[in-house]
Amino acid sequence: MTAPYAVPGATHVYSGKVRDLYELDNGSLLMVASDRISAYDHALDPPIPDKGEILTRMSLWWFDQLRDVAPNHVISTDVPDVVAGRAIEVERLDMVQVECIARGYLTGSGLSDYRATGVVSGIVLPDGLTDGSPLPEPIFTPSTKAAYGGHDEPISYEQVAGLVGEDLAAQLRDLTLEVYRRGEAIARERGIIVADTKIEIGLRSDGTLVLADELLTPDSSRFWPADRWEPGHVQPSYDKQFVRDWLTSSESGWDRAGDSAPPRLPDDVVEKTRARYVEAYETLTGETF
Ligand code: Q0Q
Repeated sequence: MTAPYAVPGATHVYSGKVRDLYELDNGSLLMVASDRISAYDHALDPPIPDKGEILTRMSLWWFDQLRDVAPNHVISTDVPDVVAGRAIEVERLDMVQVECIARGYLTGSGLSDYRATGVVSGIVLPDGLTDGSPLPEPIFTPSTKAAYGGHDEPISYEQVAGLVGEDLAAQLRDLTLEVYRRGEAIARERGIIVADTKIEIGLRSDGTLVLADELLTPDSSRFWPADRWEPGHVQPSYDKQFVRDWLTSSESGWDRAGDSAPPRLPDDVVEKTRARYVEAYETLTGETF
């Protein structure tokens, strides 16, 4: 994949829909958050101004909030000017090849699996749950790491143990659930429901588990405004609702079920979406962006 842009002293390694990874000359990595936004599995245009910086600051805040739970991969925020504010120099880790997901609420693919079988990632759930229902307790619902553009596939805890061994599987589960519990509680106090989250865990050579990637952002988690939470239908997204509403409106002319790329977002949708990222950051951290 071609580099989105050159970064002095860094070699492009990987690009996802909204983030890019570079290797620095000193051997560590540079994790860069772009302003790109994705919805319905499409990277959209135009970028949302400051989104990369806002979510980078949010990850840094969460790494600090959860520093007693586990170490993290942050080395420095002293990064090249071209990515100032939206990149972090990070420790190179041996990344666990499992998407570590915790859910406190039932929605999305978990709801689909529940409706089909009553089971999510091998865990039997009680009857009578609906879209947005809180779960009796948070559950670990790991998935495989899909290739770029593919979809992660849910796997059971037993399958994770088969992949990485029982001891590491138990550590991954326990760490993922603890990060989720702590993050959900902190966010809920501030009026934001974190319905679920995906964390990336890496290993140091001594076997230490380290929190990597981004942490508890609206890109790695479902953020719902707590004051609009109402089980029984799709919950409004804290950050992406303006985008979703416009894309699925007659005004956009886009057919979500078709093959065409989504149209360019109008300026007012971009501005309102930026404001939601700023609001999420300021509400969580108490800091002014
Ligand atoms: C690593 N990624 C994800 C990614 C593009 C993140 C490899 N500390 C690390 C990290 C991290 N974070 C990774 N590898 C070794 N050590 C993370 C997919 C891709 C931007 C950010 N891939």
